[in-house]
Order: sequence, then structure tokens, then C-alpha cells
Amino acid sequence: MAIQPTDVQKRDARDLAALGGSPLFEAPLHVGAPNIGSRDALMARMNNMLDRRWLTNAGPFVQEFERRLCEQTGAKHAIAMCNATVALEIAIRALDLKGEVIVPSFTFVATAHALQWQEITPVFCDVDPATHTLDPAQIEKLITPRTTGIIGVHLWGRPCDVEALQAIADKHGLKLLFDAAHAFNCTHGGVPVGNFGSAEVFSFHATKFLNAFEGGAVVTNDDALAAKIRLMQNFGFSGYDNVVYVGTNGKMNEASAAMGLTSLDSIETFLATNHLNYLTYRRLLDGVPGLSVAAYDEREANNFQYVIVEVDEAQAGISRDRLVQVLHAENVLARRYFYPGCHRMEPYRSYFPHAGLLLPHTVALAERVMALPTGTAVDLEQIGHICALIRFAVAHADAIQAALA
Ligand code: T4K
Repeated sequence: MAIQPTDVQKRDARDLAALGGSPLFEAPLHVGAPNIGSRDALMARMNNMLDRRWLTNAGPFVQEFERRLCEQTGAKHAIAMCNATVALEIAIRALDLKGEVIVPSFTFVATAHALQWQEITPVFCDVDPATHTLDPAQIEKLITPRTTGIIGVHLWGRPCDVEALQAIADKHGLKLLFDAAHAFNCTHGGVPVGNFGSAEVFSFHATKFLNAFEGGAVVTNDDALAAKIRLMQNFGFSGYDNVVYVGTNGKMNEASAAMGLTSLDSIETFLATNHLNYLTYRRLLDGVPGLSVAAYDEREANNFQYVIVEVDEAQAGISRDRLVQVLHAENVLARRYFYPGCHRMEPYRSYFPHAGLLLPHTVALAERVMALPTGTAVDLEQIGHICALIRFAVAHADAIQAALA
């Protein structure tokens, strides 16, 4: 479908809602509005669940969901959980991580919190400005005698430099875990995410490509690790009355699994929509001075769940924050993911007040990046309007800056 930048019905900067005009959209357009599959299939599964009165604790839907995750990723084991944060905490514990673990600061704060929650120190490493993922060249200088592991984050579904991270982990006897919250249905070197490091953790939160309302999973090819994680997410129970580990309650419930299965049935539709949205954004924002849409490697599978734009203030004449302000006033709720970086959030900001000195790319990206609305809740016409609005804002950058300064 040939979408052109549409008329935003704004003639000069004063027509922008941030400067007193009317908003372009009546209702907010969110980043992260859920992808929803067949309602009928979901309701049928819900009725099924109620009829059999099996609501949680390794029910049939959870078991089916885990089987389908294994099929989808080609990995041997998938342990479905209540969310990715708890799944990360359990994977970290099952891997015996202690002391210090190297992680990016440019990630959702759950990656760092999953460590700090168990009194393991997250040591923040800078990212490669081209890929937004851990820069392997920066890791070795952060390794100390207390370091036990590395957690890479496949940010925006773009896999880390897995081979380089594995080589460093092997050389120093460290465990390698991946936060794959964004990376369901993505590949690296043609291999599905879910097969790298000791284990990988997916999120099935409402805002994710594949959602289960709330949910997560640890996926691994390591039999012993899988068995340990399965025990740990169910209080350590190995059969009735027999507790063999300290455990917690990380279980996924049947309603979430029903939603997860229903979402899985529709991933081709979600993917086609996301891909077309992404390509449309790229095309319609092409050539806007100072703006670049983060690229995906088209040779690999991706889920295109995030449309990420970097704003170079010097070239665009408008800062990312000012542009986000203008967009919000128009009801386009662009997000500053992942501002300001974990190292500038508590408790890390207090623990490591000078961490930013070692994180120049993280600091720069946190000031430049914004995520735009996509997914099945946004249509191409709306994307046309959003792009036209962004073009208009950049073209009127001086007037906006003068009015809002
Ligand atoms: N690692 C990484 C790299 C992650 O990105 C995440 C989560 C995790 C680990 C942990 O996974 P989980 O434990 O959550 O499974 C949201 C999500 O809550 C979070 O899951 C996600 N990353 C993060 C990137 O985004 P917020 O603080 O931005 O949430 P919130 O409430 O502002 O929602 C985001 C947008 O989505 C809003 O504009 C509204 C819209 N929305 C949200 C929900 C829940 C809807 O339209 N409908 C909805 O039902 O964190």
C-alpha cells in the first residue's frame, strides 16, 4: 500500500498542540498497546479452563505453551513463568551467579533489579552505539575476582554479539545469560534466540510482541539447569511434600497461558503488521534531517516490535525531549526508552555516582532515542500522520524551540 506523508493540517508552528493548537489525534496512541489475537479462541480456552477447574500449577495450557515455545525456538526446554523479571531472578539464582555480574545500563531496569534483588552487584558496561547491545570490547576491563557472569540484553530484538560474549565468558570462566525480553521470534546467524548462552529469558508482558497478559519463560538446552529452574519456580517442590531447593512462586497461570497460546496462533499476522509498520516509518522518515530509524538485519528474523528513532539535536535543530513533548501534546505517546539508563536510577545512582564516566554511548543514546507507536493497534494512515507530524516539527524546529524555551 503506497502511503504518502499526509497533511497534518498544521500550517505553522502555532497550530501544534504544544503551542496551543488542537491535538492531531483524539485518543492517545501508545507505544506497547497489546497485540491481540482471536477473541473467540481466547474465550473458548478460558471456558475450557473454567470447565476443568484447573487454573494454575503446571496446568494443560501451560504445558502446551511450553511445548509450543520449544517448537518455535528449537530449544530443548522452556519453563513458563509469571513474568520475565522473576524468570531472570530464578535463572540468575539457578546459575549460581554471585558477587558481580556485567550488564548493560541501557536496558529496562528489570535486568539490573533482578541481580540487585538478590544482592548481586550489577556492573554496568557500555553498549555499541551501532547496535545498542553490550560492547564486547568494553567487558574485560570490568572483570574482577568477584565477577561470576555476564547478562547480555537483545535490545529491540537485535541479538547481541553472542559469539564474542561467549568467548569472553569461556576465557574467564563466567556464566552467560541473555535477557531476551524483546527477542521472541528473532534469530542470530539463522539460529532462533533461545539457544544462546546458558539460558535465555523471554517476556510475554502485555506490551511485548507475544503477550500472555503477564508472562515470561526461561529457555535452555541444558537439562540439569532446566530441571533446577523448574523446581525453583515451584517452591523447590519435587513431588508432593518433598522440597529439594529454596524456591519461590514463579509459576505461569492458565489464563496467561491461554492468552499466550492465542497470541502464538496469530504471530504471523502480528509480524506482518509490525514489519509493514516499520518499513512505512522508515520510508516516511527517510531524509528528515538528524533523524534515523534503527535498522534491523533483514537477513535475520525479527519481530519488529520496536520502532526506534535516534534524534541528533545538532542536525534536527530540536532535541529528542522537545520532540517527545510536541508528540505527546498531539496524543502520540512516544517513549524515551531507556532513559536515563539504569546507572542513573536508584539504588544504582547512589551506589555508583560516577558510573556514567565509563558509559559514554549509553549516556548519549539515553538522550537521543525514542520509541514510536507500532503493533496491531496502529494503522498505516496513523503512521502516515505521525511521520508527517515529525517532519513538520523538524521543519519548524526553530519556532518550536523559541516558543517553548
Ligand atoms: N528486560 C527487558 C529488556 C525489558 O524490556 C523488560 C520489560 C523486562 C526485562 C521485564 O519483563 P516483565 O517482567 O515485564 O515481563 C513496559 C513493560 O511494563 C515492561 O514489561 C517492558 N519491559 C517495558 C519495555 O515496557 P513501562 O514502564 O514502559 O510500562 P507502561 O505501563 O508505561 O506501559 C507501556 C505503554 O504500553 C504505555 O504507553 C501504555 C501501553 N499499554 C500498557 C499496558 C500494560 C497498553 O496500551 N496496554 C496495556 O495493557 O514498562
